[in-house]
Amino acid sequence: MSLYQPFLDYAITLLQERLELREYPIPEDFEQKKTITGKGKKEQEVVTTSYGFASPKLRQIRAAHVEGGNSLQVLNFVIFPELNYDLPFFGADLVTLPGGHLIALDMQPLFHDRDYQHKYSQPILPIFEKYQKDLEWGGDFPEEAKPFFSPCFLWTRPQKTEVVETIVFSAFKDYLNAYLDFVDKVEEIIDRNRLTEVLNSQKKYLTYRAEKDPARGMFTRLYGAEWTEEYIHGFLFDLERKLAS
Ligand code: DBV
Repeated sequence: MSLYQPFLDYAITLLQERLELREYPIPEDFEQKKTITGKGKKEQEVVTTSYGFASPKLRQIRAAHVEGGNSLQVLNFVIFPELNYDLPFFGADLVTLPGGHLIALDMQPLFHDRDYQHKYSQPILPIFEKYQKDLEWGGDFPEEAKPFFSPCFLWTRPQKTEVVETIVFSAFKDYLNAYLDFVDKVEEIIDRNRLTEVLNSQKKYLTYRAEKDPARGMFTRLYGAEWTEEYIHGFLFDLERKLAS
């Protein structure tokens, strides 16, 4: 059972239809990583598969898909725009652990001023509201993460897998399509100051996500600390390294 495979398949097909997609290089040891956890009857293979694409306006579109049986399924899917566009990040964190499902879906803003919200949050408020009423608020999340969310942050811990397969899947499709509408429309930034602001905001976001990656514990247990740090800084949140090289 791979709960999030349909999400991934849908996303890749849609991206191929709507963008001029090319491959984004994935460092060698990251394309697919396998391990066996547990012993005897509890033995379980855990496979992490990585996907990377880019398009003229999107620097990196990447997914990490963890499949480890019914009680370990994760799809973390993020789109990082090129630095000469003011697009938000598309962020989906779809997590199934022994304790249940945890769903985060958002278009994470670069800025919080009214113009920016008007441009990138207001148009998706109707979509947000449509789903929010059926998805109970997921409860507390780290205070320091708040600056990185938009008013359209869907954050929920569904009790039933069926809710993930239906409502959450539908929300994921709508958010991704709405995001690609923004991509279609967005115009290149020419203004020097604005470019600097975008760069700084992207760096802040990437640094935060790399430092606080909630998957660090899981990946370290599965594949060791060295692999995990490389994976985080060399692939999942690689902007700093790309700028340095
Ligand atoms: N989260 C990532 C990456 C993952 C990943 C790259 C490749 O950023 C998985 C894997 N997220 C992941 C896992 C957990 C969470 C939790 C495995 C469970 C951690 C655990 O319980 O051991 C949203 N994800 C979370 C939490 C939040 C988010 C708020 C709970 C953390 C906590 O309670 O401390 N991640 C966070 C977020 C986005 C995101 C807002 C963007 C939409 O991707």
